[in-house]
Amino acid sequence: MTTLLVPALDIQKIREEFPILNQQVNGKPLIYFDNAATNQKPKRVIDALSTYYEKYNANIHRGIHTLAEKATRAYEDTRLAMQEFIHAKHVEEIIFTRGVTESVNLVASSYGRAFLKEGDEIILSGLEHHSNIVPWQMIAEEKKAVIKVITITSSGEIDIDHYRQLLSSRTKIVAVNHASNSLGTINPIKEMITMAHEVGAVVLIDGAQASAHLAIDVIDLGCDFYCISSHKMYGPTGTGILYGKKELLEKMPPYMGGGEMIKDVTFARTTYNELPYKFEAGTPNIADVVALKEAVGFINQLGKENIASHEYELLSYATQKLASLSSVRMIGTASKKVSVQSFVIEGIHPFDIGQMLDARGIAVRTGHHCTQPLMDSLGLEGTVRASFAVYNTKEEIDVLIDGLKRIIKFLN
Ligand code: 7TS
Repeated sequence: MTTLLVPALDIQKIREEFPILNQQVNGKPLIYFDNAATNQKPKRVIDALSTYYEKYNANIHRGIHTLAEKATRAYEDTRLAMQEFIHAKHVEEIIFTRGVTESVNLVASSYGRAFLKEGDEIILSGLEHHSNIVPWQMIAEEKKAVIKVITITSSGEIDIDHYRQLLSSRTKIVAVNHASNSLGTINPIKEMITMAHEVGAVVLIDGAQASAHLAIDVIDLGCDFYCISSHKMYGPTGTGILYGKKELLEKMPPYMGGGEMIKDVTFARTTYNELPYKFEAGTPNIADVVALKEAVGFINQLGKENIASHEYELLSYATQKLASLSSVRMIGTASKKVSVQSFVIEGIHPFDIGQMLDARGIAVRTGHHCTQPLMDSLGLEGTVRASFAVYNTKEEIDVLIDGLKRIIKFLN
C-alpha cells in the first residue's frame, strides 16, 4: 500500500459531515465500529433524500411532466455514476436492486434456472456470507446441481490449490466475495476469475465489503457479475446494483415480472423490455438510488486510495493494540485485508463483550456475522468484530482497547 504517496485526509473535517457521529450513547461519545454491517451517511446523502421528496418526487420513465423527467434524470445519473465507479463498459450493464442479497438471488434464479443442469457444479468459498450461499443452495436443489466449497486456511485465506483442484469442466458458476465481512480477507479474485474462465465457468463477485474500500474495475477483473450494496458505501439502505456482462444479461430471462420490465403485454404473449429495464420490474427505490450518487461523489472526492490508506493505518494500529492484550485471540490474519478485525477473548462470550462495550458507547458487532459455515470451520460460535470507516480515529481505538482491558480485568 502506497501510504506515503497519498495526502493525509482531514478526519475531523470528514467527521463533521456525519451528523450521527456527534452524539452520546449511554452517556459516552458514540464510537461506531460496526461499519462492515452498514456505514454511516454523510450529510450530502441525507440531504439528497429530503431534496428528492421535497422538490421532485415523481415516478420515473413513463411520465412526460417536469417532475417525472427530473426524477428520471436523477435516477439515470446514478446509473452513470455507478458505471464509472466500477468501470463498466456499458451503462445498461448496471441493474438497480435492493443490494447484494437481491443481486445474488437475481443471478442464481435467472441465470441458474436458465443454464444449470443436473450434475453441474457451483463453487463457493468457505468465507461466504449467507446471502452468497443460500440462493445457490436453492437453485442447486431445484436443478440438481452440486455445490463445492473451497477450504480456508488457518489465517482466513482461500486455499488456492484446493480451488484449482475443484475446478473442472463440470464447474458452471464460481461465486466468491471480494473481501470477507467476518475476517476482512481480500481474496485474489482476478486470479480466481481467470482460472474459472479457463474451464468455461461464469464468476459472480460479492462486492459488499469492497465497494467502500477497494478500487473496482470490472473490465480489468473480467468478472461476469459484480454485486454491491449502497448502504455499505455511505449510501442509503434498500438499494444497490448488480453489474452483469451485457451478453450474459441479454441471454438471461427476467427475474421478476411487472410494470417497466415489459415492451408489450397481451394476455396471449408478453415481450420484455431491453436492458437494464428487463430486470427492474415495478417502481424502484427512486429516492435511495438518487442519493446513492452522492455517496459515490463522497468517495470520489476523498479518493479511494486515501480512504484505504487511512483505514489501513487504523487496522494496523488496532491489530497491534489488540494483539498486545494477553487473552485476546485474533481471528483472521490474512496478509491482505480490508479494515475488519475479528477477535475472541478466552472465557468471555462475544455477546457479553458487545454489551459491555455498548455500555461505553462503543458499537461493535458480535456473533457469526451471517457466516455460520465459516465460524463452524474455525470451531467458533462467533467473534467480536470491529470494522473501521474513513471517519474513525486512533483515539477511538484507544477507547476500545481501554474498554477491553477493563472488561478482562473485571471478569478475571
Ligand atoms: N455479502 C457480504 C460479504 C456481506 O458482508 C453482506 C452483509 C452481504 C453479502 C449482504 O448484503 P445486504 O446489503 O444485501 O444485506 N454483511 C453484513 C454484516 O457483516 N453484518 O451485517 C450485514
